[in-house]
Amino acid sequence: MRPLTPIDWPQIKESVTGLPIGSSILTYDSIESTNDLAKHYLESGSDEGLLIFAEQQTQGRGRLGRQWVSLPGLGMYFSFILRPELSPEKLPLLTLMAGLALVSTISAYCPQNTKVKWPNDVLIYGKKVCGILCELCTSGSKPGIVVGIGINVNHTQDHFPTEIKSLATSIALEKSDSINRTELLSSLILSLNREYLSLQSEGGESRLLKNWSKHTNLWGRHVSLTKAGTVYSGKATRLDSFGNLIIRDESGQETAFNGGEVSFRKDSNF
Ligand code: BT5
Repeated sequence: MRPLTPIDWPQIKESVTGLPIGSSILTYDSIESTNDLAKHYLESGSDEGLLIFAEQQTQGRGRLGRQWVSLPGLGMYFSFILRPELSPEKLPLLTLMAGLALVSTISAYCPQNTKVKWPNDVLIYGKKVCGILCELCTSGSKPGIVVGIGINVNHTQDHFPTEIKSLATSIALEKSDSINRTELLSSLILSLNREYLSLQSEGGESRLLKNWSKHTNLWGRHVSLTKAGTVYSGKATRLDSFGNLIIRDESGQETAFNGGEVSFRKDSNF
């Protein structure tokens, strides 16, 4: 097992001084879910940028109530509050914004085949290294968004439970070296701030869509998208201005999807 090196919080806090995301940081050894705690703070009126980090989550969540395996000391599990000036139908752009920050940061460690997968994953050689869970909170005095990120950092294959062993990887596994989590987290928070400020500046939405699109291997591939039990298939062509995935079916009809599970199809010559 790789040694558990504590994160140097004074160094992280210094590196993000003056930036919105991480303007205040709370750290925990073990909590149920950083998204749940961040939602609680959001509903109590906390400011944009508050970041909650946990060394372990006992009830880490993915989309649709799925589990996020959150082993102590090996990964990074954190959530932060945003209160952006974005119309509600554009909120999926925040998942893409987080994905772009993650893929840029992780690519610096693993330059080969680190890709974003629509809408909320980063994969290395097709295996999941990190997941994003964005949740809109409208209760409480001011609405806002919680962005939650889980990253596998220093895991070996043996750390992953059987059900995700063949699907999951870590940065250390792909780089064949253990990772300094302080450096990783600090560059990730800087990257999140860069992308968030860029999104809110002139031309930010189209810049985000263009840059995100450069980091995926979806375009032109034949995919299946499963949503609410229904499977749609066709070619992934592009994102629309809301961050929806556009799929073109065999008849040439294009449909925009705002969520779902995408997988590549091998059984078609379409
Ligand atoms: C996600 O959901 O990928 C979003 C995960 C977000 C987790 C963060 S951690 C901090 C914050 N607090 C929380 O409670 N959550 C957020 P989804 O696309 O639904 O993927 C979930 C699926 O990923 C599971 O059903 C497993 O198949 C797989 N999985 C679970 N844990 C994994 C892990 N550690 N590494 C790779 N894959 C995993």
